Amino acid sequence: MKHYEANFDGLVGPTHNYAGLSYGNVASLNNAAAISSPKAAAKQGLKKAKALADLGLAQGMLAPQERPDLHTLRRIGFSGTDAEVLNKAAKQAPALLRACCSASSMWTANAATVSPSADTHDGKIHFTPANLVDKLHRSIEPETTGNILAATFNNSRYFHHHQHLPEHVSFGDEGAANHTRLCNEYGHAGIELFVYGQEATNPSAPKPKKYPARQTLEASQAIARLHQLDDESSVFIQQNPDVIDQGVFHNDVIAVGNQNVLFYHEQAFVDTQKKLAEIQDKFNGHELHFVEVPTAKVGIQDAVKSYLFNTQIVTLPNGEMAIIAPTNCQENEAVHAYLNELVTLGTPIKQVHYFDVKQSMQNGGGPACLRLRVAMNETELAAVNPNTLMTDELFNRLNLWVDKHYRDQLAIEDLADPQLIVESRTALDELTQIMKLGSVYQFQK
Ligand code: SUG
Repeated sequence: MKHYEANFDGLVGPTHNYAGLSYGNVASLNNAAAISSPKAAAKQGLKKAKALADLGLAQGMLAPQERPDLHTLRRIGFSGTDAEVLNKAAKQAPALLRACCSASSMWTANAATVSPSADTHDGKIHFTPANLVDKLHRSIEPETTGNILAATFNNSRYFHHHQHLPEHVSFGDEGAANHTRLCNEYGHAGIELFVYGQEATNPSAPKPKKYPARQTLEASQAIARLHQLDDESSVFIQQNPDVIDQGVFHNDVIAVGNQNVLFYHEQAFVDTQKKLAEIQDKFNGHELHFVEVPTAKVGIQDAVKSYLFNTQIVTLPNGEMAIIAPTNCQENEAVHAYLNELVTLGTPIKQVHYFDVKQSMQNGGGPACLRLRVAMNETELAAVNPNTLMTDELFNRLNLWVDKHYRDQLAIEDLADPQLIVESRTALDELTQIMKLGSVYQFQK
């Protein structure tokens, strides 16, 4: 039986904009009120996804969310026709309107946590949408995320979908961005690493002083229980609170793993040596590569600016590993020099491929934020909704769809334009037909 690790990339939605909504995410704050290009953003994402499919990797797409989110605006008391709701929100509560217009579901590393069947007791792939409670604009994603995941992985024989965790800061959950799986082969049982920012129920435990810790230990433990993981194959690691205060708002901004490689910054974790020993111990004697990047070579600021760790490490069909990096890594002298050196160090990582995903990067989302990993065997892959899998045909179809429906430019003031509701709904309605998703959006119910 063949095994794959498929990447499901988030299709950028028609309202992609820079609203400065994510306190603690330096790029989001720095680019607040800049003019975005939804069309260019969607095309950059599609190009990256298609290139990975062309490298021989299993690649799918996840549909975006319905924005502006009229349902939430009505829930908080704005009434009347759709245009009236938008108009009143724009006048009375512009910050709330901005939160209801974000295309943030494109960062599917935050869509859910996924545990492959090789790790779970019932032998199914488990999905739990992230509740994303730390940020208002993201906290309105999980229900529709659950619908989209269920329409994509639409076979209960192989896929087990859970509800998102309770919507309280004690269970702050940001999904796969704080979850890494190490394994020998994708189809073999692996070690699931859960990296959390704080302990909600232990006030004396360390936590960041300035920026929020978006993931709690309690949430990570709940996911491990729901996904029926063994204690012997789960490791809980605290993220270094000092780096959260320097803009590392998710673990995937400071560490990334693939198969038997863990690539991380020297300052990423608390109790690093003890935790690495626990991982090694639980890895049952198989070979592991801990690739630690020292501060002397790449400082935290360079890591945050370039997104060196928000890269995807993928295993190519010939068995070599490649890093999928944003072009921002090429533009940063220290990081570029490090990556040039890395491929000569004798680790499994032998190649680096650079992609321009600047529209997403300006909101703090690199190549790894844009994808949700799902390790699957060939039977499970065959059970996925085939219309979501990347092919030449889907690529061409989605590019034409973007050309037809997306704006070249979007300014923050444009979010109050009622025509944007019509454009977005028309586009998404057509998309659900292209991807054969059924009715996943509120406006379709
Ligand atoms: O949640 N940015 C996202 C970026 C998510 C990146 N994901 C991972 N690291 N996995 C966030 O902070 C910015 C939206 C704005 O400001 O308009 C935003 O939501």
